[in-house]
Amino acid sequence: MLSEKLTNALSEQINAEYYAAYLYLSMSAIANDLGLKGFANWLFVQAQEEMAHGTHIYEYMIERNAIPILKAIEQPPSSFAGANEIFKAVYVHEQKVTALINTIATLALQESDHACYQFMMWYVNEQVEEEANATDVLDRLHLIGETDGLLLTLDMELAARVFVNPFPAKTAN
Ligand code: OFO
Repeated sequence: MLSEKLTNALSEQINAEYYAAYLYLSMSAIANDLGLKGFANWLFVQAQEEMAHGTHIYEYMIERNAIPILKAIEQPPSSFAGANEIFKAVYVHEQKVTALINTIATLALQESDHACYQFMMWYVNEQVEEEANATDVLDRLHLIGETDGLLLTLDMELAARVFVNPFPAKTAN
């Protein structure tokens, strides 16, 4: 059984993961509207990953005999000026998620819930990759500057991303 504090914190994290999915879906629609189909694809795949994270935490809570508290999901922004602004916001958002994940891992240790701490370690490592993915695209956008041809080359590269469920063995309850 999870403690009340961990039940609340993991419930908030489900909300944060689904908000991230909403945010990236909104960004994907904007990128699509800007004619950046590859960026739109990358962000759509990212949204799918975030939904998988939220569902994975939900399933873990059920496994631990806790009842997830599902709150309303905040409305994400519906306008960004371009790819650079989108990816700056992706990076800022992932840094916020990293802080949330670290707080839950610390709480799990304080509660001596080593199983939950171990569960959170997957997310601690995932956040290293999430932040690196965002900064990688941001760095390349910085190098590209105003060169449209190079932006389209990066767009084509981002079009190749496909969704791979990080938790293929898990099934919905
Ligand atoms: Fe769920 O990793 Fe991004 O937010």
